[in-house]
Amino acid sequence: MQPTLAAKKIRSMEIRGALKIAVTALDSLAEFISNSKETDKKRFLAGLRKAGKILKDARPTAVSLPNAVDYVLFLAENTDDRVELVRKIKEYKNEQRRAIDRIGQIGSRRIEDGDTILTHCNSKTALAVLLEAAKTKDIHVVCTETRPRNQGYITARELAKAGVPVTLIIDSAVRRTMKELEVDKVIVGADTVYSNGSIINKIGTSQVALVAQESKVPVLCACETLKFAPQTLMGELIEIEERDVGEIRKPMKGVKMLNPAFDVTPPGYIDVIVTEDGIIPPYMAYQILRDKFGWELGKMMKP
Ligand code: RUB
Repeated sequence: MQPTLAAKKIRSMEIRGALKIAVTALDSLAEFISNSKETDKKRFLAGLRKAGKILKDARPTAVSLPNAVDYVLFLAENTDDRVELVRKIKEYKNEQRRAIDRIGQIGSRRIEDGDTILTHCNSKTALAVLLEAAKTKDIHVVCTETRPRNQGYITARELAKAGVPVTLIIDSAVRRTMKELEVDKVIVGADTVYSNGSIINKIGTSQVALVAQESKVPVLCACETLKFAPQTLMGELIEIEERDVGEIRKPMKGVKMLNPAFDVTPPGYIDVIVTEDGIIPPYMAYQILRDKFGWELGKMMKP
C-alpha cells in the first residue's frame, strides 16, 4: 500500500492499534523501496524520508509508528542493497509477530485458572495473553465498550469466537463491575511507554487502573518493546491525539465537546509490563531503552 493511502487508512482508523499501524508502515515502506526507480542514493533516501514522514504524521500518539519508520530509515542509510533492505524490514516485521506470541506465552503464566479479567479497548497484544491463557485455563473476560469508537466490541467478538466466556459492559460500569464480578486482574495494551514507566493507552485506561488499585486488583500491561519511547528520556512529551468530536455525537448548541483518544497511566498504577523479553516492573522502562536500544542518559544525540 502506498504511504499516502496507508496514512489515510491509519488516520481514519480503518487500520488501528499500535502494533498494526507500525506493521502497516513497515509494509508500506518496503513496497515503496521495492517500487523505487531512483538510482541516486541521496534522492532515494530523501523520498523514503518523505514517505516515512507521511506515515508518522498519520497518528501522533503510538510511538510504535515512528519507531518502526525510524528503524527503516536507519537500515536504509546503512546499505546500498535494496533487496537486502526489504528482506531486513520483513524480518523485523516477523520479529514483531514473534514478540506478540512470546508476550502471549509469558503473560498467560500470570493468569490463573478461574480468573475474571477486565480489559479495555482492543489490544492485539493483551488479547494474545488472554487467548493463550484460555487454551489451558477457565477464564472469564470483561470488556469495556470503549466509547466513542467501541473497540471493546472487537475484543468481545474475538474472545467469543474463540469460545472464551465474555461480558461486555459500558465504560462507566467499571467500578461497580470490578466489585460485583470480583475481577481478579486487569490487562491492557499500550501505545507508548515513557522512560519513567508511565503508559499511554486508550482513553479511560487510567480510570480503570485507578479503580483497580482501589480494589487491590493487579494491572498488567502487555506491550512490545517497540512501544518504548526513547525521546521521553530527554523530556519530550508524547502528544495525546484529539480526535474529531463528531465521533462522540452530533453537535449540541452551546455545548463544547472534547475527544482525547488516549491517556497516561502513571507507573504506580501498573503492576507489571509484559514484554517479549520478560515481565518487568514499569520502573524498569529506562533499562529496556538502555540495554536493548542503547539509549543512555547523558549520551543522547539531541538533548
Ligand atoms: C488502540 C489502543 C490499544 C493499543 C495497543 O487505540 O489503545 O490498546 O494501541 O494495541 P486505537 P496493540 O483504537 O485508537 O488505535 O496491542 O494491538 O498494539
